Amino acid sequence: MQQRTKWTRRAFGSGFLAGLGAGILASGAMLFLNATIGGLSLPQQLGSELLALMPPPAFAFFHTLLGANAKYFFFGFVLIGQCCVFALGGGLYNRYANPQNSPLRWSQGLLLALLLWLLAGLLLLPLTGAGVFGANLTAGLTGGLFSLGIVGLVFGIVFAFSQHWIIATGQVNPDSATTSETEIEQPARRALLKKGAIVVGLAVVGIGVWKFISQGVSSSSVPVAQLLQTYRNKIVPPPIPNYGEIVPQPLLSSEVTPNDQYYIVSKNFTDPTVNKGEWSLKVSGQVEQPYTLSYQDLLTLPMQTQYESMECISNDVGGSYMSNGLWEGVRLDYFLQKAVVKTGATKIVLHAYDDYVDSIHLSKALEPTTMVAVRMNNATLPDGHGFPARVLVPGIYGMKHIKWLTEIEVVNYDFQGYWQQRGWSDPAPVRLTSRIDTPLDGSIAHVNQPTYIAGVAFSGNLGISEVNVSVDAGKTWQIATLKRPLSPLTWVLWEIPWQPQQAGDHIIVVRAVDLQGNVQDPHQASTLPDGSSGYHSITITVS
Ligand SMILES: Nc1nc2c(c(=O)[nH]1)N[C@H]1C(S)=C(S)[C@@H](COP(=O)(O)O)O[C@H]1N2
Ligand SMILES: [Mo]
Repeated sequence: MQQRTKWTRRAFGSGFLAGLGAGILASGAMLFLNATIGGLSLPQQLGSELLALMPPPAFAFFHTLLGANAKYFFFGFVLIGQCCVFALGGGLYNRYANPQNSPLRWSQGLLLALLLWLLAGLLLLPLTGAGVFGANLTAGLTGGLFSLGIVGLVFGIVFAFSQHWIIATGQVNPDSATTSETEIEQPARRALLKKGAIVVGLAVVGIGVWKFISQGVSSSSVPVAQLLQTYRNKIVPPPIPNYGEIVPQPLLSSEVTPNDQYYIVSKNFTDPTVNKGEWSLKVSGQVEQPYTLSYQDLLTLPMQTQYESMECISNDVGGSYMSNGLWEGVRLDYFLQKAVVKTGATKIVLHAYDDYVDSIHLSKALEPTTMVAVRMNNATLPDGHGFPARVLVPGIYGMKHIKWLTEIEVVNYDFQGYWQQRGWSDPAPVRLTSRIDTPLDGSIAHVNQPTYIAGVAFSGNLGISEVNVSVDAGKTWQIATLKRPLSPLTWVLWEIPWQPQQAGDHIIVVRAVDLQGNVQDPHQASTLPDGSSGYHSITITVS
């Protein structure tokens, strides 16, 4: 009896180890297929589903802790989970199908792979709403069957091979009668668990400390009470913009962001590369004449160009997820007119190649500046920014600027998109914001030496009428010079000369006013659910 439990434990152990090794390789194969041929990636699919199920307070906690990196941590976490499932599958299989822990036949490895393949395709994927073998995803049913099939083959073969190898090296061999093995095994496993827990704990603490330090340095925030003393929420009539020359500063954002410096945000771990020959754009839903266009068709349509800045809704005050570009594309209204929208339609749902989805109101879709862009800064839209086509919706956050667009669907109900299902704002108007680019927070200036304070201000599509800068933590304010913007939809570069008179620490604060006279809100809000608010401030040591 004693001998039997020992064997089965060994059978579980060697199966678990073999499953773990094979699982890591198979997961690698999965990621490789996903990156190269758009194969199905379970961690991404399950990860986004788990994120959706996560209660909003938990989501908000991870989002504040990890910021925009949250998706990578979460993805890594699910990936490790997947390897554990492979390992557990291996352990249980060996424990019950091969309790004597003899070398497995190849067919047995493949049988286990088949079981896991069916589990993923018929149970896990349908549960996430992706359909049988991910039939509802962009990869489609054949894509899902095929890519998971290859992953299964890799797993099955490596699993059988590793199990042989583990037995051959005698580590968990029933014949190597090291008497105290059972006694050793338990504490060893416990020690392993303990080490694992320590690693995870350290990682969490490390991230927390790093977050604390980086925020401690970058946000020397001024108490709101102090800011409110000089605050009116609306200026009537709105100020007349103080346009003028801006003296170039090395650290000031370039007015148009070059494509290779334009911020990139997506939900994906690996972004798609779309083949323009296979791509098509569908116009569907509540329309009289649904139709489909090829990339070639799209390029022949009437184009317009416009400068527009974009900002991510997860951009912190003073953050870098904000850029400006020159876009060329077709009015969204053009597609809707051609398809003839039925009466009763209220929203446009925008579908993407990476299974991202969001919606905008019909009235927003009909605005003359809402468009489907194919070019960015005089170049073909780069892959990372949504090649072959992306949506631009001035006035609302980047979230609604759908990249890798595949379908424009007209609906007559209140659709909620990918991020809205996770608690983010649906109308998502850009909140008035301003940022100090130069000098850098924590840098040093010198008494009586002239320098410049400069940065950007952005309101979405409401323009900027005034930027105020304070060098005394919000007690007194000066009016900055504005560079006349390239369009009503872009950020505005601002600048002010500064010649510090006194040594010591100086807190510099900035705030903006839009063309309607609305003043930037000094109350601090974090990004979830409506985008951040508050004033950007930095500390400069004058010596
Ligand atoms: N298909 C797709 N479109 C998307 C996203 C995405 O994950 N998938 N992310 C959105 C978000 S949150 C932002 S802020 C912008 C960023 O666009 P950019 O990377 O071109 O700056 O794309 C939006 N469009
Ligand atoms: Mo975003």
